Amino acid sequence: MAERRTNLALLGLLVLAFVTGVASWLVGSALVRWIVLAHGVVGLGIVALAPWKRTIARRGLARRRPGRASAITFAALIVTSIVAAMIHVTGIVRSVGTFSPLGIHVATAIAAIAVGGAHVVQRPVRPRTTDLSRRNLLRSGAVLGAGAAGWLALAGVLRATGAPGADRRATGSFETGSGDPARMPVTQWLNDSIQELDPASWRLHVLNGARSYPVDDLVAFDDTLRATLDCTGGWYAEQEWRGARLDRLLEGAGGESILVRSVTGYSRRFARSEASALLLATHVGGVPLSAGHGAPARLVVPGRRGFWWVKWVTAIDVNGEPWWWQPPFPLT
Ligand code: HEM
Ligand code: HEM
Ligand SMILES: Nc1nc2c(c(=O)[nH]1)N[C@H]1C(S)=C(S)[C@@H](COP(=O)(O)O)O[C@H]1N2
Ligand SMILES: [Mo]
Repeated sequence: MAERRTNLALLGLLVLAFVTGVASWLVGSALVRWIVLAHGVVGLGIVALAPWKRTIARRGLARRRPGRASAITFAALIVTSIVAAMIHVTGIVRSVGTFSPLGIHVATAIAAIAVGGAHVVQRPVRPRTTDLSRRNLLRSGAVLGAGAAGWLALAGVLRATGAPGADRRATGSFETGSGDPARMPVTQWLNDSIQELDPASWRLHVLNGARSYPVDDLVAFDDTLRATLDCTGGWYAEQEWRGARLDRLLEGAGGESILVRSVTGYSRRFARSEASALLLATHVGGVPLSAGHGAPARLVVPGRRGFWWVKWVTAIDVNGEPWWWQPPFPLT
């Protein structure tokens, strides 16, 4: 029955959308372009099924059964999420109050997946072995094909109209303040607040305090690096960063991983072998960091999303844990 197939297809697409969305934040390499593309195709595949789902929802709503409220909440969240994603993609509106359309997209998508779990339990659909028939495989291909056609059409319209969205980076982010740190947004991951640290009394503690550096000592290393800070909130900026490379700060210290900690308790772990690619910056664009951007010192992590770039660093240690021994995303 067609209803069953539509609901199962939506289930598969929702899972894929969620997985590719989260993966687009975790993958730093050139692969991210394909993950973001897959995410768009899958997301627009959901849009393509909307006319069919509308018929199902109408009939379901007329029955007035328990589970109605979660179905309606789910629908509201998914529609909001997809509309916000489309607004982000066009680039015409960059903020709604303090939120970005992309922030709204992700927040409502995460809420939708939670409520959607209830919907799928309350309106169960049992898969059958015949769902794997050749015919249904072709149908699945047609849904993804519709998603891909939608993606191409959208990209074409953005280009033809010269919409700001045509200039998105591979991650989907918009350029904001490259080469001009004063124009670069100040962003927190979750609940950290801007720290006003006194550079005169501040010290960087390395290897459990075995080494301790005042700001001037870090400045003296004079290592420079061009790197792009790409926030998951949907903006990026390329800057010239200056400070001390971690392989120099950690010279002679062996171990599996490097733990970089902020005064706020925010921390991220890296492989010991990555040290030469990481910079503890005191300066950006030739001037000392502002408090908002992490003064006196913040981490620069080329090729990785903003949440790795720890601000207000207080300690750098090396130990035996593997680098992946941490939550995939910071919890504070
Ligand atoms: C885009 C995602 C989805 C949205 C927005 C959505 C929304 C809705 C709404 C508003 C209804 C009518 C409310 C009611 O029955 O009380 C409904 C019914 C239903 N949904 Fe969904 N749903 C989605 C995905 C799914 C998925 C993934 C499944 C299962 C795998 C599913 C299974 C059902 C079933 C079985 C019904 C009842 C249909 C009937 O009684 O005729 N839905 N859905
Ligand atoms: C229920 C799950 C989700 C659905 C249905 C969904 C759907 C969509 C859609 C339709 C777009 C527009 C794509 C385009 O036109 O190119 C989009 C964009 C985007 N989504 Fe999602 N999404 C979901 C979850 C997530 C999650 C969990 C994340 C991140 C953690 C995420 C991150 C993004 C990003 C970064 C973009 C912008 C891509 C770009 O600018 O090309 N999404 N999403
Ligand atoms: N201590 C700390 N460092 C942090 C964060 C935070 O919340 N706390 N946010 C991260 C995120 S999500 C991003 S995008 C960048 C933003 O850097 P900026 O404010 O200098 O633009 O800092 C990262 N470093
Ligand atoms: Mo961020």
